[in-house]
Amino acid sequence: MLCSILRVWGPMLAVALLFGGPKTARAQAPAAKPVAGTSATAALRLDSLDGITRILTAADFAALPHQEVRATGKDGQAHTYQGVALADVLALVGAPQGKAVHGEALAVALVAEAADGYRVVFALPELDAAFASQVVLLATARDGQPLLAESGPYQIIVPQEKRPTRWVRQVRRLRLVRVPA
Ligand SMILES: Nc1nc2c(c(=O)[nH]1)N[C@H]1C(S)=C(S)[C@@H](COP(=O)(O)O)O[C@H]1N2
Ligand SMILES: [Mo]
Repeated sequence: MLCSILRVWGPMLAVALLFGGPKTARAQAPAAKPVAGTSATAALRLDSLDGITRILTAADFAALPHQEVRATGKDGQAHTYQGVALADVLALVGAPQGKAVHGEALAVALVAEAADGYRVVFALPELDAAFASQVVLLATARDGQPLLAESGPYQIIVPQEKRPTRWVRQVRRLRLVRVPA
């Protein structure tokens, strides 16, 4: 029954799709946007100082100590953000920590890059618990809800900073680099 319907209408459907195709795709583009952050392209890439690249897996993330911070962003409202310390993520690719943050490590930068090409830099002491009194978070949730696709799946939260400029949304890559002399 179904087969015979498809045999008769199938070619017409194909023709309709062929001619209606581009228009349909354009019309659907905005609806596809909210799921972009949860697609496979939302992987977080970590680049170590010695050029080793690692993709942060869900298991890697789950194994890190989870924390939350309270912070006020662009909307002027205080929210609680859940995630892991950015420093703990960097430790997975051997970033200097604590007492090792001295000498040449002080000229190491973290470049955080987003899906839209937005990039910001942090110096290691800004992220290290031995130096900084705030926890810079790699957040995946806000007030207990997963981040919206426009911000997530990963967003950097810098709780004490007076402007939310380094609250990078849709972080895709965390790259450690030595600042050239
Ligand atoms: N990926 C990405 N993150 C970003 C930006 C951006 O352009 N791209 N702008 C930053 C700036 S300048 C500000 S003020 C805040 C804006 O916060 P909002 O996303 O809540 O509007 O996001 C920050 N994070
Ligand atoms: Mo901004």
